Amino acid sequence: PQVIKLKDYQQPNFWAKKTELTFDLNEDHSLVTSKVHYQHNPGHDRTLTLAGLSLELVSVHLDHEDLNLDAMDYSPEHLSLKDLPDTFALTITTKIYPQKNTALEGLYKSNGKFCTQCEPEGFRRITYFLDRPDVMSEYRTTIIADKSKYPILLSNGNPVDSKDLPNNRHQMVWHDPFPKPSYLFALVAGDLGCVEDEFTTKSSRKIKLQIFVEKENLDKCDFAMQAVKDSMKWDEDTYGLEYDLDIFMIVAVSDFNMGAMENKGLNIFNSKYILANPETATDSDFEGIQSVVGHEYFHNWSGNRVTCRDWFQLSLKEGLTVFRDQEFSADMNSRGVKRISDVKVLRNSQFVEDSGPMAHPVRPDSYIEINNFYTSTVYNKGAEVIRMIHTILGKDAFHKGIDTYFNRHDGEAATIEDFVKAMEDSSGASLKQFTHWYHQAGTPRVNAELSHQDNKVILKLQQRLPMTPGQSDKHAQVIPITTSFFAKDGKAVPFLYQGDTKTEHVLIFDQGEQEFVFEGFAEEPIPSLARSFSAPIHLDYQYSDEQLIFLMTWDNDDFNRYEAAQNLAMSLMKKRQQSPSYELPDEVLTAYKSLLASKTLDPRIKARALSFPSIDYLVSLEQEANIEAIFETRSWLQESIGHSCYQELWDAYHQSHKQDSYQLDAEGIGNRELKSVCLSLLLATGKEDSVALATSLFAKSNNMTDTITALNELSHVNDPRRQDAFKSFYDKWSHDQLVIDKWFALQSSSYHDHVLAHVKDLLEHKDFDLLNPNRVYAVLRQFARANPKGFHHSNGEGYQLIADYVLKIDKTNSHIAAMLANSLSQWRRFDKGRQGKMVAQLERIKAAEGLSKDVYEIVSKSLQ
Ligand code: HT7
Ligand code: ZN
Repeated sequence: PQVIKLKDYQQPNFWAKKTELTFDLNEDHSLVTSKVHYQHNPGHDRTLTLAGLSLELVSVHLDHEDLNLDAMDYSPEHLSLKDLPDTFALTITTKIYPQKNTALEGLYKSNGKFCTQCEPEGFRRITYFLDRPDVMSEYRTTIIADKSKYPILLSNGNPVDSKDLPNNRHQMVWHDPFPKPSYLFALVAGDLGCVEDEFTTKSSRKIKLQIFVEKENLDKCDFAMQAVKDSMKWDEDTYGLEYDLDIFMIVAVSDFNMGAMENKGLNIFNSKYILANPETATDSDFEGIQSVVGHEYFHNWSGNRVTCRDWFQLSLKEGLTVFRDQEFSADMNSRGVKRISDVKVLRNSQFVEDSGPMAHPVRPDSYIEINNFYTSTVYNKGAEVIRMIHTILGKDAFHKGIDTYFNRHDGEAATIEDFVKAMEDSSGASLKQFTHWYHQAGTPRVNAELSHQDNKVILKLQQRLPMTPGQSDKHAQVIPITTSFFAKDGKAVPFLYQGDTKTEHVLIFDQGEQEFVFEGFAEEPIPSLARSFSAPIHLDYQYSDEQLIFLMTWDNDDFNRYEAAQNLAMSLMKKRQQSPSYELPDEVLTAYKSLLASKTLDPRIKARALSFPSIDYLVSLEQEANIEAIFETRSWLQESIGHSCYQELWDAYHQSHKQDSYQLDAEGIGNRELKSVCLSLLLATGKEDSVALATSLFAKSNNMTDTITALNELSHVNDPRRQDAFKSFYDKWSHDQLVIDKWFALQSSSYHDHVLAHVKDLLEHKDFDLLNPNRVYAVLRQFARANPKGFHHSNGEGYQLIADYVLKIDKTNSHIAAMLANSLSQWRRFDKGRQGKMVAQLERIKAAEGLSKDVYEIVSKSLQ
């Protein structure tokens, strides 16, 4: 397959100024007529080559001339015309088959509704087009369909006309005044219910808000609607950015490859990120809804008003928008908890990706299939890069830079350089060296050492960026290290640095090795480094367990308090691995007990401090991980804390358990999370009364969060209570697809002994649907990512199962197949036996006939 390279970027030969689309939607096929007004790009060739995918060409008109198809250069994948004039209108009719479209890109049907997904290159499955983000056009869209089956016809922009047609058909016309690339085009046609609300902007414009869902779900939209209004208000208050059209619409569909899509004025969502009430959704589902609704809404500026010049710039919109949605959630809820969650995601997926064969820079240089680059590196590391600019420049300069960026590039397709330049011009700072963060892959390792003499503290830092595929020669990066020091009394020490006295300072660490000197220390303090996770790095500082307990107790940065707990857990596990008779010392147990007993600490911070690093993250830190040993020591730690703090955990559980009341607020959510962590540690002991406690929580729960907490614990229990609980859950919820996804997912991640056979049964279950991404994620991705015990079983059958399904799914949805194939890419991290078994499956996939380029790219890079 062809490799697309950033260095080959060229402007198109023509611009598409106006696009008029007519969709004639039918039950067997649909006809799409596009009339596009093109304008020659001076200095470029006069050949126009349009992209297509699986298209049937019906007719082509150049202005008024009906072109003879037999004499034309076209295929299902392209259409090319030569010697064209300066301006002309090209009218093309294509025939497409949305009902047969299982890739869920372009126009397809989900549960009886027509809907679209055009990012990144789905529009070419609708009509021949300059399907690239730098071609921005004004769209006018006419939709014609049966009036009874499809009473609702939606597209981007504002509705401008509607009328009835013969044969019970009707049509609706939409006009979007904002020029946009084809990837932001959307269409929906179906019989949908609608929840309506209104938002008044800061300039007093009234915006109509509409959420369209299947009628039986109308009672599950309130939370999402509130999130829309909160997002609109937040973007006005934080960045002065106002919504621009008169209507903002969201449609929820059940077959969707990712979370949601920011189409101009018509966001389309995976129903998982819209539908919720306390009976059906967990606290983490609610959090997900708020952040995804925010994310898509914020794209209206960061992505839509200013878009990307080419797909190598993807992080320009995605990194910035993730940063914006993270800040929105932090402002709406607890900032500390949000930061802990975001870093956990980063470590569990981006750090893992960055240390494997798919490692790539935030701005990649090449790709085979762009769908494979909607990665955690582009999204989450991209957001961390924006966050570091914010930390280095400070809030005011950063906001000025954002103003400059949007003012300068409104209506344009921009690059990452444009963004950095706007930040530099507004702050007066140079970000030249900083831009290495965009171009170099890999997670920097920072080693820190501290010495104390004569009232002074010297902090010596060294950075090293590991080699990654295709990049061996690395430059030192600019790393902001937010630093404080604590005295034995638990207080932050005021120190003198560069003429100022303060208790916290952002060090700019931009050389391979550097020393920082601080004054004002009568005694050697304990450093608190990279506070709030000020940079996406691995930080190595040799803390003693005693110092970690101190920071876990006293640090006033929520993240670093959690971090101390994580480091303590890793240090304890390491000691146990080195000496199998090692047991937890009293100081450690006392620290955990006092953490649980604290009257002032946020229950969610307590809960996070008592949850330990994931197996995947622990594996990613090793050269050749012994997964059994990791699994065993992690279980030992949970079990030891469970046994030694049994009473304290039991008490904390009961104090958090407000049986009769349910509140979806900070207190309620905090209590439920702490309760869940306590229950998990209690069950780690295997004691009968802890199993009885989970069984009782399951039986009496009045909300989905508690139900899932209990069912998750019972899922690992090797006795009939597991089966009973799953049966009663299924009987109660079999009508609700999203809830049944949870039922599948919990069984796939169960640690019981026969899980592989069980997963195979789930794949044969009447409710399993290979064409529905949520279901595939619930069973197969969950097994591969959240069940290291089952997936990495030494017999290799877990790998074989995933490979079987990669090959099966690749025939219908290559995007989902590639995502699944990626679970095998980390093979180098494991022992020789597992390596061989994973490689054998990767090779089997690679050798298969008719492999998509999506899967080919993942497996061939994994094997390199
Ligand atoms: N910008 C969107 C990215 C996307 C996508 C969404 C749904 C289905 C397929 C997709 N391919 C790419 C989502 C976002 O980041 O907001
Ligand atoms: Zn996005």
